[in-house]
Amino acid sequence: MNLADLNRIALAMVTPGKGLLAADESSGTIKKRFDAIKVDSTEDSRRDYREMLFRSQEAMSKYISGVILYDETIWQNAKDGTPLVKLIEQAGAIPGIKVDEGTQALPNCPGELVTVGLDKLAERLKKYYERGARFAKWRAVIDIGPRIPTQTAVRVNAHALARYAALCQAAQIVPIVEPEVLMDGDHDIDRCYEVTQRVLNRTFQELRVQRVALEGMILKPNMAISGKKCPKQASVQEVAEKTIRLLKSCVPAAVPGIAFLSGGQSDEEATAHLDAMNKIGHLPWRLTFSYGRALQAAPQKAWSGKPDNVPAGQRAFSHRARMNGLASTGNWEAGLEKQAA
Ligand code: 5MM
Repeated sequence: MNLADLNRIALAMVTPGKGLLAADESSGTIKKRFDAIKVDSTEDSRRDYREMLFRSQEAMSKYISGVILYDETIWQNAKDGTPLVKLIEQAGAIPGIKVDEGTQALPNCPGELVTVGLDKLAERLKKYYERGARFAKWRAVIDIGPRIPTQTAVRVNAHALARYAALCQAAQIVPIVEPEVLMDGDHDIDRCYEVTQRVLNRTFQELRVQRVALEGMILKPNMAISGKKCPKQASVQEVAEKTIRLLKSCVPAAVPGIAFLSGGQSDEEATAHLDAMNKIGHLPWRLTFSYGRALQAAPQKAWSGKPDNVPAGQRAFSHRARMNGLASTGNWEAGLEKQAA
């Protein structure tokens, strides 16, 4: 492992003013997104949509540091035959790859999941590196309910995240470690805080046990936030303050950067929360975005599968990317949203 190189890539992924585009929806998830805009999900339509994003010159060159791809996409070529990976590189962004293979029911823990995909991972990483991937992503999913998460779910998912991260670094690929505590329930922000703290503490314990170099990874956590169905929704300032307090209590300063997931927040909420955290400042790590839905909902709607709408889709993507780029340095203002395409 060349740690200096891993650290250089990790720092580039969290370049101030830029963040990550999570375009790694598996075939099932992208179908759901396309169903919502009445577009058939085919190999070609998925390629056309992602080509539209990666050819958004302004967004990609100014505000996007890297793109997380799905296996199908990393091997696809644009309509003119250029590999999609090359389009990303030509825009000055870094290609990355989702390497987990989704979730399965966790035995003996009703309602809980474990992320799978460690078998043959070393071989797959080698091929992805040759194709141009310089970072990877693995997402663990932790749900909050009356008696969950169990300690079992927290431990097995942390163990798998650390196994994945160690394999990535051995393959000279920066691991994004994503332990996502879902915001689907009716729990309040303090319950989210307590569960996320348990999950992050366990994750860093496993990373240490498995000798993962913290300087060569990126953390992709959820924010401390109220469950979607909670009657009392925490304010932007409360989310920002509690998330910073939480992260300071469990994320070592050796980690170069934290790139949040949006997790079902609205586009503007995700931007406002990131901005409020960066306005607090004095942080040991860079804080940015690694959004899927909060970056793509607007361009998907504007595009709606019609070639004539490509410029409108690209404008919508550029706008959201710019807003989040500003939020990554604490320079966003709500008034800027009116300049949307
Ligand atoms: C883009 O969505 C990613 C892939 O999800 P599936 O494996 O279910 O298809 C997802 O892992 C994503 O990278 C993160 O959750 C962040 O996306 P959001 O939408 O939460 O910002």
